[in-house]
Amino acid sequence: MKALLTAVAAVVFATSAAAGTVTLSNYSHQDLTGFGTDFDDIYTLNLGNDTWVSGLLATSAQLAGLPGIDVQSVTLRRLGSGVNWAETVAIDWDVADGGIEKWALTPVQLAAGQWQLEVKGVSYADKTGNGYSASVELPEPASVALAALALAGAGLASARRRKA
Ligand SMILES: [Ca+2]
Repeated sequence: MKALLTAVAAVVFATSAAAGTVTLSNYSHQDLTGFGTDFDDIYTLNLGNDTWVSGLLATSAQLAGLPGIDVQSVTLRRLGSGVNWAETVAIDWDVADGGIEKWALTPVQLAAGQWQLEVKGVSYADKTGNGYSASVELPEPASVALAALALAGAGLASARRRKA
């Protein structure tokens, strides 16, 4: 149970009526293979009204050193339509095994409804504490509910413990 709680706590989700910024992060990604481990994080964003949205994401390490996280795509998606974030600071992972990446979503108007924010990439970190944090700016914060939809690793661990 401890592992599950740790993984869930690593994803910070916010439901806020007071602030126009929603923050999310995941520092639980780790690579135990030495060859890189894929990750695919999905968050749900409920928009009550059509609204302008922008965002910033940066990789970081909670301990000293550069993060070993290669983010490969950041996408907001709803009913087949998708908006891709742009990688504004990139690392050449063939050359370096650590570095800070930055991604940005330039202001875009999104239709009301449930959107999914998907962060995909590869972890090269042999220790925990490497990941990313993102902020999403919304002018109408009262309409927002953000929750982590999928934590595949934590879910599997939980299922195994229930059977045991
Ligand atoms: Ca990248």
